[in-house]
Amino acid sequence: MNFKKVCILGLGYIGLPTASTFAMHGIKVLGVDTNPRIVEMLGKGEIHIHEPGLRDIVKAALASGNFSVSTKPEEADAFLIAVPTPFQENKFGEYNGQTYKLADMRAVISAAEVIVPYLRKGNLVVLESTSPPRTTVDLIAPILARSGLQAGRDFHLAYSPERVLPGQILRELIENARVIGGLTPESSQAGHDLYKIFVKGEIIKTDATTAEMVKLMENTYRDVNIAIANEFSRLADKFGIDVWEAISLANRHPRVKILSPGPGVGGHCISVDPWFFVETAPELTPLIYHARKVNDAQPHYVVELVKRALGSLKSKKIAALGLAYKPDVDDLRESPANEVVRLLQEEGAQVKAWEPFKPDANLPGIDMASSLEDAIKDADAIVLLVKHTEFVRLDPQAIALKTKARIIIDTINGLNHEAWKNTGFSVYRLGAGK
Ligand code: SAJ
Repeated sequence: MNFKKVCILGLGYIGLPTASTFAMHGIKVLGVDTNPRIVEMLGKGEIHIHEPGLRDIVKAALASGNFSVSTKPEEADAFLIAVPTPFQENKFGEYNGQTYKLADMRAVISAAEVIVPYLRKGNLVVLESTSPPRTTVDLIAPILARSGLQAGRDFHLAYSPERVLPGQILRELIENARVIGGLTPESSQAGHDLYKIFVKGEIIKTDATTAEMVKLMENTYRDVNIAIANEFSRLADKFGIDVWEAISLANRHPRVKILSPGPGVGGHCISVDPWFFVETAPELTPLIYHARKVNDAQPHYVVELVKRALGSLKSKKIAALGLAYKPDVDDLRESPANEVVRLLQEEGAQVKAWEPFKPDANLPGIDMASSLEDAIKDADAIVLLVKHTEFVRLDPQAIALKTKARIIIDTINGLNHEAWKNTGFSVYRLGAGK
C-alpha cells in the first residue's frame, strides 16, 4: 500500500515523535490533539513534553511543511491512534476479595469515534495505545463500522504496540523491531508498509490480539521480574546479606538475569499495563496481581528502612533526592519516589525534595527544594530515591560541608559506600542486610 498522508490522533510521548518522524520521511502528517493548548504550543514550535532530541525534530518537521497540527482530523490514507489509556480514577474491579484497577478507555473510544466521518474505503487504521486484549476486535472495529464500512473488508485495521523507552524514544522508534497485528493478513501487510517508511528494525506480522498480548506480556514480564528483585531485597535484609552482591553473583549463571530492586516501579507503562491482564482475567492472573502488589508496597518498605536509620520520623528533616520515576528523565508520573516522600510525611517527617530534571515541579503537598544545597542544608538525613547520573557522582566530602546530616539512605545502590563512610556518614542501603 502507498501512503501520502497520515493522520495521528494523540500528540503525547508516542504520537508526537511518530508524527514528526513520518513527516521527516516525506509523508504529509496531520497531528490531532483534543487539547487546544497543545495544538497552539506546537503551532508556535514549542513542545509540551521533555524527550531528548524531540524539540529539534518537531521544529524541523513543522518547517518542512509536511507536519501540521489541529484539534480535528481530516481525510487521510492512514489513521494512527496514540492516545493514553490510564486507570479509571474512582472505579475498581473485585475478584475473590481482591481489588484491581480498571483501564480508562475513553480516549481510545473517542479517537475511534472522531475518525468515523473521515474514514474511506481502502484506508488503514492502526491502534498503538496499550490496551486490554481484544480491544481492536471487540471495541475499535464496531465503532469504526458506524461509518458503514467494515474492518478487514472495506478498510484495513491493525494493532501495533509502541515499545520505545522514554529517554531514547527517537532512536528506538526507528531501530526497534515492530510488531504489527492485522485483523486480516492484508491489514497486517498494510501496517507493515506504513511503518516500513521509517522503521529500520524488523517488522513482524501477526494478528491483532496477539500484538496486544505481546505488548502487555513485555511490560508484565518486567514488572514480575522487578517484583522478585524487590522481594529478594527484603529477604536479604532478613538474612543479613547484601542483595546487590547476591544478585551480581546469581547473574553469573548463564540463564539468570535478575533485575534491580529499588523504591518501587513507576511510570505510565510497567506499573499500569499488568492490570490490563488482571482486569480481563482475574481468575488467571494471581502471579501478575501479586507482583503488582509487591512493587506497589515497596515505597512502604523504603519508609521502614528510613525508620531503621532514624528511629521515629516525627519532626525529622529529610532531604529526598530525586522524584522522577526512573534515572535521568523528567517524568514524575506514577513515581515511587513521590510515594516515598508522601509516606515519610505521613510519619511526621519534614521532607524537602530535590528533582534536578524538574526543579519547578508543582506537586500538591510536596515541598520542592530550589537546589541540592537547599534540600540538604538543614537535613537530619538524606534519602537517595533515583539513580540520576548526577546523584551517583555526588562527592561525599563536598556534601558533608553543605549539610549537618550524617545519615544517608540509599534505595538504589547508587553510591560509593566506602567513600561516604570514610567521610563520616552512616550509610543505610536497601537490601544490605542491616
Ligand atoms: N525498575 C526497577 N528495577 C529495574 C528496572 C526498572 O525498579 O531493574 C523501575 C524503574 O526505576 C521504573 C520502572 O521500573 O520506576 C519502569 O522503568 P523501565 O525503564 O523498566 O521501563 P519504562 O516504563 O520506562 O518503559 C517500559 C519499557 N518496556 C520494557 O522494557 C519491557 C519500554 O520498552 C516500553 O515501550 C514502555 O515501558 C512502554 O511505553 O510501555
